[in-house]
Amino acid sequence: MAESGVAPAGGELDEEFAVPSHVDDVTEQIAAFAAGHGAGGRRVVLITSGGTKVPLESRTVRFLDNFSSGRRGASSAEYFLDAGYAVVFLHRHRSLYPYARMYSGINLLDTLQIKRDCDQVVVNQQVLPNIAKVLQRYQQVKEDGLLLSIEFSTLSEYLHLLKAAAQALSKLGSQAMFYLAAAVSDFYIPASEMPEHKIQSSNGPLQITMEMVPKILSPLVKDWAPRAFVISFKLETDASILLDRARNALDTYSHQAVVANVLDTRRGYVVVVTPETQAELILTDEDVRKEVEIEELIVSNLTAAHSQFMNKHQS
Ligand code: 9Z3
Repeated sequence: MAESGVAPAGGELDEEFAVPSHVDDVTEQIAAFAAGHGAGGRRVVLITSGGTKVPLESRTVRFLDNFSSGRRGASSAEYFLDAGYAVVFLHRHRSLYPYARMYSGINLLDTLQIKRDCDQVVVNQQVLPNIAKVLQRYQQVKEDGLLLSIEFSTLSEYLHLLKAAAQALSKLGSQAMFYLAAAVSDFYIPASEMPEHKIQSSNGPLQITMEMVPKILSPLVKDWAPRAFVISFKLETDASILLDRARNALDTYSHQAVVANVLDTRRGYVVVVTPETQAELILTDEDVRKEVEIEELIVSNLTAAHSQFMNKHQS
């Protein structure tokens, strides 16, 4: 994916991308969440997850989307919670969600049974493996107020909500981590060039020109949350260019780490690249048999690096 593009100042973002009406409410929610947990000394991670939707018409019938399921973000959220973090989960509407992800693709009606001779509905635990344990953990996380869920669908919503979140979390200094796993579009059609109504197929084949999406990592690192621990993700389909692209991102944005992955092997192999180090994380056959997930290794690597970072830069 392209690395060039002009980073927007806050104002330019507002001009190019429609501001979601609830952005102030979300900012307040995140600020309150951060203040509550920050005061108790708990670290807070903002996870972005899932793909962005890019409309082709302002009264949108069609849009461009991408492959991301949100599994990386959702499973990572669980491991961060296990590691004692509070999590702001900024995710694509209807992408995978922590804990519930384990049962995605299961038809709810196939999991329930009606008890004979009465109106009671019971869960068939065979269809929902480990449901009692998973439900208990989920309810504990909710009760402790450790997971704040924020949704986006479009690229505009993603950009504005990330900016709002970054500014709200910046008060935590080095106690805040940004884990930017969402697959964000590199291209969009500016509002001024977008047709209002549905594009007519009677006009013949469709040709569109898309602009570069501004690289949000630049203002995030420089202006919005300059003391935070920031991790971006680099996705390629050609493994031979992956590490160069990851190093290039680190050089360009001067953040703390890039998690580099290739589309086809992303569930079993990633490289965590920092300015000084390069750690290959690989699931062995034994790990796969035991259902260990790569996100457990990624989160363990990054939480340790975050501790070192905090020691160095006391917030
Ligand atoms: C990733 O690389 C994530 O690991 C995946 C996870 C999206 C591959 P899934 O959601 O997949 O579990 O199905 N995220 C970042 C992808 C990306 O668009 N990165 C940009 C780039 O590579 C920079 S921020 O240029």
